[in-house]
Amino acid sequence: MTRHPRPLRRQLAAVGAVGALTAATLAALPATNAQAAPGCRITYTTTNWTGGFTATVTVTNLGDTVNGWTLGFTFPDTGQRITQGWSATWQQNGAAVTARNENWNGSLTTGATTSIGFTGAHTGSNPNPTSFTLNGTACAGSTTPTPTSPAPTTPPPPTTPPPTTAPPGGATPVAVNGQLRVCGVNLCNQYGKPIQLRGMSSHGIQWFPRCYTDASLDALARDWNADLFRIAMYVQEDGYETDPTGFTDRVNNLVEEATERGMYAMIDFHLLTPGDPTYNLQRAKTFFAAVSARHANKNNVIYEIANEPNGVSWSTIKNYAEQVIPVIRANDPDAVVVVGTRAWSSLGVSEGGNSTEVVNNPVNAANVMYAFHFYAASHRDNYRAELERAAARLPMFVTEFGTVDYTGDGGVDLASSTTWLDLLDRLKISYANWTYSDKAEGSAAFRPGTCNGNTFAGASVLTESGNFMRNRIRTPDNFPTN
Ligand code: IDC
Repeated sequence: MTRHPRPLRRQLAAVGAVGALTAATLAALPATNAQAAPGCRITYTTTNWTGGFTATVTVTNLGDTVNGWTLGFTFPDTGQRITQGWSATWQQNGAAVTARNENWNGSLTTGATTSIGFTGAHTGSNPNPTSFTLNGTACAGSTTPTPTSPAPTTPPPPTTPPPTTAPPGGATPVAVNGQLRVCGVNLCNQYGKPIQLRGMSSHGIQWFPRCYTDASLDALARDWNADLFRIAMYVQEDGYETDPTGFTDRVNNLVEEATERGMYAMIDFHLLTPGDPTYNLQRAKTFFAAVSARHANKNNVIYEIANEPNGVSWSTIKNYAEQVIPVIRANDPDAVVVVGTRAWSSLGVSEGGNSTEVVNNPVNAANVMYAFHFYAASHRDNYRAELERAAARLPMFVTEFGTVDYTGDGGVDLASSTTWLDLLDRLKISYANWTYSDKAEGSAAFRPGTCNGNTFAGASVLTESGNFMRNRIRTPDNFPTN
């Protein structure tokens, strides 16, 4: 997969946004040898919560071009510990920390900047480290990017935004709609107009990595004309809990891939069994701190914090949401967050409840939507009626549905699926279909074996469900712009 360093403009904006909330910018110590050329300038900002924090470290190379670098620093407190890092390979030995570049940010010309970070734990007051080295040279540059900072010897090179491949005949969904927000019961674009996003959900990324390649995502963006790619990161079932750093990296990379193609990326924390989200609360906080820090300055990321709570009360789900949402907001204050609902995101219906419990006791946060899931061959009129009733009062997002039965398998129910999608279109409810994968089950869009090859576009690789969904999704969006 190709990856691209984030443009400088966005990194500075990121520091500004976080700094405004946390004010933890610090000055690196001057080099002891006054004659030494300044090697680097560091800005270190943190977002703290009880016992934990995320740190963003912005490194500016003030020396000659480096091809490959290692950043070093020492934590002042013994209780400070890196739990997971990104955009570099992080190592900690006692209090000493090193971060080695990734391939995509290894080359830093004079004046170039890269932003890396980590999630950490602490027992004390979490003081900031005060001296840094880059390839062994002390970072002597002053820190904050203010007008009084010593100018780099060469001005930073101009930066370019990540390449976005426009589909034939127009701008991408993200280029048109920009940052989304909840307005009333709708999802609105940058012009304040209600829109509907239509797209696909991945299968579990732990099982089908070969289905999410440059070629398959090109097909999703340009052949399906999808607006949305949902990244289903299971927490259990060999998912996140087995390798938090690895899965965080995989999700981050897939967000970058969606971004390059102008699609909205939905980060799905795919909890399912156990159904009590509290079981995964700590993991959710750690994960969402990391991904929201990494993507804070993108305008196309939607956070889905609990796929399908089940066997728990709405108040338990609400309590979980009110602990996870602030972690996201600390980094990314304006992103839309979707909260799962009771009984496998059925608004409670599958456990004998209904949406009144949510209407009467909504999540105490702004810019929030509620998830509704259905499987067309299992869930019909009473589920449709409840969704329509709820959608008059709550912002709803169908973050997952199948054309088949609730097992994800069996035959496609074309009649029920069509009735469902006509309803979602009429109510402008956004959706993601389960799944953009080649698993041998009725809900998969691709025929088994497709992901072993390199052809994803066109109808010949599709199952009945895939063909039906591609025909529904690829019609023009006609997003309103005024
Ligand atoms: C199913 C997959 C299936 C996999 C199973 C594992 O289709 O291949 O073996 O998960 O847990 C959901 C869940 C979603 C389910 C899907 C179909 O969000 O994970 O996927 N489903 O059962 N809720 C209702 C249905």
